[in-house]
Amino acid sequence: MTNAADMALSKTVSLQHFPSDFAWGTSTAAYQIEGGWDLDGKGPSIWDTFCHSKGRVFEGHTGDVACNSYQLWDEDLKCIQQLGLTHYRLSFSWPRLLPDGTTHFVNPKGVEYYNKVIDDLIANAVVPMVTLNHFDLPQALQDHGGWESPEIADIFDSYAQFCFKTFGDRVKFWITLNEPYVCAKLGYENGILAPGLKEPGTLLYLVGHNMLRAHSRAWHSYNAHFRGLQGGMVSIALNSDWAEPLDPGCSKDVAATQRYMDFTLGWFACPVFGTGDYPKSMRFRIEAKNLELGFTKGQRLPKFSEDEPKPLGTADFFALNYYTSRKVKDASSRPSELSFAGDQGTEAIIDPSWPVSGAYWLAVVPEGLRKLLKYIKETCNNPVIYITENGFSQIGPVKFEDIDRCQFYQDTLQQVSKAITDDGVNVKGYFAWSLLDNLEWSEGFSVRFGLFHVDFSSSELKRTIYRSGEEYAAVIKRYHTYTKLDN
Ligand code: GBH
Repeated sequence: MTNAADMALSKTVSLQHFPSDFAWGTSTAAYQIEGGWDLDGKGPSIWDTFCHSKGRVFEGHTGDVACNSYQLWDEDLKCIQQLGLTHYRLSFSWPRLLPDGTTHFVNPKGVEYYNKVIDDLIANAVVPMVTLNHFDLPQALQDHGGWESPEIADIFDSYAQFCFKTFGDRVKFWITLNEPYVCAKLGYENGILAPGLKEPGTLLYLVGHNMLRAHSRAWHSYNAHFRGLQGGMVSIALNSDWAEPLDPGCSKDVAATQRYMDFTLGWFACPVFGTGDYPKSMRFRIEAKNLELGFTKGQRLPKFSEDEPKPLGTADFFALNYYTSRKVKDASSRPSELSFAGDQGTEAIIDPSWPVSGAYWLAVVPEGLRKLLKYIKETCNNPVIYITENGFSQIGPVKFEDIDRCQFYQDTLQQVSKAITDDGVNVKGYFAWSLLDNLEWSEGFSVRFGLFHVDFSSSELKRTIYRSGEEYAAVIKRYHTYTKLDN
């Protein structure tokens, strides 16, 4: 530890306000860090396909090598040790374990890799949290319709059960899917992410629905067949912005803001934590748009069938990914083509007073996190919440003295602490995105979110801690000191 006493972050954050069993983690995702895209029997994922097609990703970057965590896991482990993490969230590459996505063939090398990762974490007293699928669907499944196909729910369930069986003796925190909102909207509405389809106003609802069905199946399987023996928890990671009306005195903006929250968080949170169905405003607006546009080709927003496991109650905790906030303006009377934005009837704006980090969409609004946490407490039945992602990006020349990112973490942790102590929100953990600089999806390696810098220009892919990493380590260390004294 470099001179912990001098670290501003560790001094400023009121650490006694974090519960003594608070989880301090970082998050990563397989495709963004692993590389080894075709090594040792791994099958391709839709992200391999996407990056290998021209013009999809910034300057043709791919995850073929990325941080090479597949071969450099020992280096990642050193980073984890250096931060003193209590928890580490990683994702499994589904096609590394099951090359064609199904359990007909298991890749033993993939099992061996994740066994080593999990065993090393546990040997170092780091609790693993595993996401079963973070965007990288096996290409073989995509070839059969992927998330558009109703069969995907059963196939995902088999994959999940395989993972529970193989790793569940040691893994007690499971996330089925990462950000169904992002996967559906960016993958099928505007095509920025794999599989890169642009079918506005239609496919995203179908895909989101099948993701919820898949998640529900897996949770019910865990509940029925594994929970008794393994005693773990299963959830789904939901991303959401926090939204406020552009003009708080304008009732149309206020209503539009509620719609924004409904179409972002509520789309997935309502079925799982709320009413068991999509938000009323979604049903209402989509129905009204169908009439207005004369859309008659069936349901755009599907119904949950009576004949299969229900989504309601299928999360043992709330896994929240929060990055940013928006001001919202009513746009409900604007004529529109069939689209998600048209259905929503909102316009989302970045307040000019908010600093923007090195990603065009990421306005820095730490107090939005506190408000969102309170909103989740109030609308989702006061769940246990783990903040499974939150972070700050750099672009351009690398700054190792990343003071702005230090400030960001300081302000954010202050807000989390207030949410716990002043608002009584049951936050049990915080996972910084990300352990390492990595492949930021369609932005390639140009956007850096790591607490460790990765030198992508050299084949060693050397990891070097940023100032923000040192400060995060100091926070964790100080926290542990307190618990030791408390005991
Ligand atoms: C997370 O998604 C991902 O889980 C993680 O893999 C990723 O690296 C991390 O964030 C950082 O981006 O183009 O205006 O539609 C974050 C949520 C929401 C961020 C959509 C990008 C694009 C906004 N994402 N957003 S827009």
